[in-house]
Amino acid sequence: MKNLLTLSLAVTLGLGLSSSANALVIDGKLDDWGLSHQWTPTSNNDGRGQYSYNGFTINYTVEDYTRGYDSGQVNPGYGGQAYDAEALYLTWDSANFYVALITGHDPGTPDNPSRNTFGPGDFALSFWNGVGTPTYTYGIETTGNFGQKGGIYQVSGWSKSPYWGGSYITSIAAGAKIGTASLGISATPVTGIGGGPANDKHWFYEFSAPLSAFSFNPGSKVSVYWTMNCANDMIEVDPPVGVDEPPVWALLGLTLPAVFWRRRRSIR
Ligand SMILES: [Ca+2]
Ligand SMILES: [Ca+2]
Ligand SMILES: [Ca+2]
Repeated sequence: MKNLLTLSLAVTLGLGLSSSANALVIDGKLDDWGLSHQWTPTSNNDGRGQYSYNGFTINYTVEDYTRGYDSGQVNPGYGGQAYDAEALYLTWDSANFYVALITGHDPGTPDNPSRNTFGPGDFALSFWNGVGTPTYTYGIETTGNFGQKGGIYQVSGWSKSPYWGGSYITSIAAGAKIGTASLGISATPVTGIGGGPANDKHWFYEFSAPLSAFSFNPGSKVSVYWTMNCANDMIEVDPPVGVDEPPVWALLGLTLPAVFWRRRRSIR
């Protein structure tokens, strides 16, 4: 009886959301984002925009360094594929934010500045009005070096890269835990994605975080940012639309036209 009730509830909910999204599975695999060997299901190019997949409208930034492991400049720093922040994806439904990252940076890279090796940074989130540059007041801990791996933090202090005039935030240095995200990181690298050499390695990060963990005004824009602890390369996704609860376009199964907007580099 209980199982029957669960089933009928699931069917009812399923029907209610029939034109909306299927769940994204937080497993460190990005097939549920429509990504296999290209940066979007239909393009392999750098840029910013949106695509629709799996019932979601997915906002993305792609910035792929394609010269392999040659220590070249990934901007602003160097390191080639091993320090390439390649693509960042953001979507949401009425309950959760979903973020995916693709990077050439091995999540197991030791953090030892004296040996010139730098570990992964944390995800930074900002809710803002879209004017000027976002201030990142929330973080998702990726390593457990500060607090709990997968923890959602109200951040009161960020570590910054020792380079680039200390301009770029990297990892959570101070803050209060306000929730828990579901975080998945690929255990082994994937090859054959993007426009670089076929043996380039790529790692996937994926998380979901409940909208209810964050405090923001209806219609706020949300930006997500990630880099490694040297900030040799960074990536930010910055959708042009505000966060609505629930997103009307998702419920109606509508697709927003692709919109490209200016690239923002200065992160404070
Ligand atoms: Ca997945
Ligand atoms: Ca690359
Ligand atoms: Ca890059």
